Amino acid sequence: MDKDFEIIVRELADHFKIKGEIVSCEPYGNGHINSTFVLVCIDETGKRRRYILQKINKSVFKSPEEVMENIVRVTAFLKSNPASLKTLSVIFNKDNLSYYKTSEGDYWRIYKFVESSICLDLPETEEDFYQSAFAFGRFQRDLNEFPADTLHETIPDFHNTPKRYETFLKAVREDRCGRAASVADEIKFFTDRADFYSVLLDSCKLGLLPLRVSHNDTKINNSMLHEDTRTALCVIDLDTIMPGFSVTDFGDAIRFGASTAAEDEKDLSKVNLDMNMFKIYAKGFLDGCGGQLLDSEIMLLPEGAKMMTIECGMRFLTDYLEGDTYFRTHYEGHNLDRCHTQMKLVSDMEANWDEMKATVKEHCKNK
Ligand code: ADP
Ligand code: GN1
Ligand code: MG
Repeated sequence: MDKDFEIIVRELADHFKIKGEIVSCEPYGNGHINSTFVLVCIDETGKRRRYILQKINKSVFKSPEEVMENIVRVTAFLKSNPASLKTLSVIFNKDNLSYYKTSEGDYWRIYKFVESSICLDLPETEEDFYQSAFAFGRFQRDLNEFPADTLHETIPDFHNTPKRYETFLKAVREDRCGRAASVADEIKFFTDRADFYSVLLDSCKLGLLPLRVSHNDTKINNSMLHEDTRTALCVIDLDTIMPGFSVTDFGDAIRFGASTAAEDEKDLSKVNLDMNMFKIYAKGFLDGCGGQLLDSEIMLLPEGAKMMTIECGMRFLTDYLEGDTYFRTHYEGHNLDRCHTQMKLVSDMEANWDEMKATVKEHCKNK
């Protein structure tokens, strides 16, 4: 550990009720938003205890207190029902708060490390993808009785695609970095599809899509599988739990995991929607939901997939136009590469639309 960082870590550890002597603290995982570290301690019996130490990204989450309040309430609810899937364990600090605010105004939190687990950035097998789908479906089901409207909206209008589109158009107009002219084709791709963006909100108004507790960030690396059995173990990254739609939880996972390549693959010939994976995820998610979704919701799963993919592509392009200030990037043009993969996937979804719709229709029939 670097000396300055070690001082910070020791100070933080001192504020929380964690057991043992600190052995190490290293950056961990591949998240785009928070700063995540694995903190390893040895307790008085010689047992190794691991924790996840995270600095909450406060430019993304304007009210970290509200983020933590949601997480504490939802995890307590899940823990109160032994039938629920395992959930995160928040470690409280010595003042019984779920976070510690430093004198610089940074918010840190600690979770117990979910042991005996694997966390995949891409599914290695079809079964991995099924199990991640099952975990997120179960999460929906386990939270069915939780009053969604009592949760804080930790990022207002997070999956409000028409609002995201307005923000995108504003970034194009302002063109702060002088990049708009070089991405005219990409901009056209998103303006051409403007009629689609209100489909989910309109369906909600019509009563076809109920507001539920949703996770809102269902990439496979936000779920954990058992190390040995590789079955669904736990859903993590609970920062964006808010009132939302089941179909966007489904959709975000499809855009990420049913792609044949990484989110930032440069060679677009490698990026395709894998229809087999789409079908597997639909089965896993609906099995996890345990018959709780309405037929009208199931029928909108393809719209959820296309919406999340377009929205994410638009967000990457917006960030590129605004100078890469939101998503963590590793090189110039990283957000643009990410935008291209999302565009390719949207085109593939459009080409496979009838098959996507037929797949979910079968699930309605077989309920
Ligand atoms: P971000 O919002 O930046 O994606 P996450 O909360 O998803 O942050 O954490 C980043 C990564 O850290 C996860 O993808 C996972 O690999 C790992 N991780 C997070 N929480 C835990 C935990 N409690 N136990 C083990 N690994 C974890
Ligand atoms: C971010 O935090 P992480 O890396 O799991 C983002 C998601 C995007 C995703 C794209 C809070 O997810 O909305 O879909 O990157 N999370 C937030 O990879 O904006
Ligand atoms: Mg994450």
